Amino acid sequence: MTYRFPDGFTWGTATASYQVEGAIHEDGRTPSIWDTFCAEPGHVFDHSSGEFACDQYHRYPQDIALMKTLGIDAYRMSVSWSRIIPELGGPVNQAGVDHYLRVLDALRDNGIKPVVTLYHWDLPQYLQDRGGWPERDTALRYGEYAGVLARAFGDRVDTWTTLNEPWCAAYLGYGCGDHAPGIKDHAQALAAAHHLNLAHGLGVQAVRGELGDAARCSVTLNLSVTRAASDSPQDVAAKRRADLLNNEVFLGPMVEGRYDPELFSATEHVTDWSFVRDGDVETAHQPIDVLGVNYYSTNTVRWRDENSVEAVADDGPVATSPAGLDVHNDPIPAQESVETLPPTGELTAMGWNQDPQGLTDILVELAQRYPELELMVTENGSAWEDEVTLDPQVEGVPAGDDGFAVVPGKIVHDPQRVAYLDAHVKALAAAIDGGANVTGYYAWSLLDNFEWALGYTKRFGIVRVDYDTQERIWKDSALYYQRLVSTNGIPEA
Ligand code: GCO
Repeated sequence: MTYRFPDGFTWGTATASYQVEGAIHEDGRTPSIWDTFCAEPGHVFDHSSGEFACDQYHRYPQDIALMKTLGIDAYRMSVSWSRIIPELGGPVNQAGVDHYLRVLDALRDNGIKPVVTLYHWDLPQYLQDRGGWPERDTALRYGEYAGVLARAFGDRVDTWTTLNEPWCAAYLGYGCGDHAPGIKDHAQALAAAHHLNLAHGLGVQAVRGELGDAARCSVTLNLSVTRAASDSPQDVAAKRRADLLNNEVFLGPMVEGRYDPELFSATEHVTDWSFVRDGDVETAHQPIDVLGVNYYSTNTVRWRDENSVEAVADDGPVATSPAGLDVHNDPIPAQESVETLPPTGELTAMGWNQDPQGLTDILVELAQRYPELELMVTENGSAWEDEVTLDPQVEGVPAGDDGFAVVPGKIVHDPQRVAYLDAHVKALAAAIDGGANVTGYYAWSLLDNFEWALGYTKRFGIVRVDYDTQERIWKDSALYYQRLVSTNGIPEA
């Protein structure tokens, strides 16, 4: 044993509704922007959708049996808004509520804490039909939805997470159009970012309004770790510009109750920010109990000569864009002078670099900026090309009359995912030693699942999903994680 985590440290796994549930037509659910986006040609690499995904809508009892075998303390999941409120202004859909009540109760019965994300990108299509996140009304509707969930779920939820990665919802959804609803308009992207900030505040207010101040509230951000290519003033300025648009745009209102004035000046050619109304920033700035950080990789930037600005248009797909699709504009506004260097070292199947030090750095930096704030790593993981090996020695996880939660006789040997996980768990330990109050870690993901614009072509699971049979198959990384969780310490390699 090389390291023990603090007593009571929470080990979990994470998923999101549209990525795992399937059952998109069931129990009164209406389409989300992802159903619409997937149905339009050219958006999703393998032309797939979340129609079936991992079928967790039906298989949650088996998946919870799997989680119990893994020994995890918590499951981070999200709720599909259009299952709960299928029509604009419409009544609450009790069948949708009942589904999640069954899931939450099953988790509790198995001693697994539910960490519930209210919004993980699957906006009801009826709200996009009225303009989506660039419209203020969407934030107001989100507040109502949050209140509905708080009333319905009550104390079954351990931690309420208002939003997952508003960066992606705003910039990939409205900036470069890589994600639903596929809009390419930087002014809309910034309006969306603001209304997501507002929605976060309204969501916390709604949850606490229903459940009292003791309700544990959070938000999950994918804070970018951007390094300057050199310490020249230009390259440092490029990093500053990236940080403003990636991180400060969300941390400022949500955690500090302000927008940095430099954000407005840097983006004045994009928008006048007139969508920010008096009191919005105060609303966004609700006390939170814990900040969720999603971490995968880092970026290095340098200042781009203004004369070569046209190069932006031909810069190739951003990291999350499927190669070969027609997506070439920068998702993030006001990056004309910021050039991201190609990643180096052994890249994951996403083309992302591996930089565990970045996880330590961001957690320690947050702890220094916000000493009072509790932190949790709400996602961390990696995609690789996995292969199944037949091995009669491998034991499955029986699930009573329902067959197997994990099938016997098959396994994926995924040394690269194990190494990534091990290196990042060590980086997490270093952050805790460096003074960061991190209380939990959630591996992305429990299962291989629908990886957005990349469809089913990228596998992030610590457990494999055979999409033809819906079998769950062990990977070595799951067995590594099981040992980590059971000892609350880093297993010997
Ligand atoms: C994310 C998402 C996940 C992705 C994962 C891998 O928050 O970006 O929460 O849905 O699948 O990050 O790209």
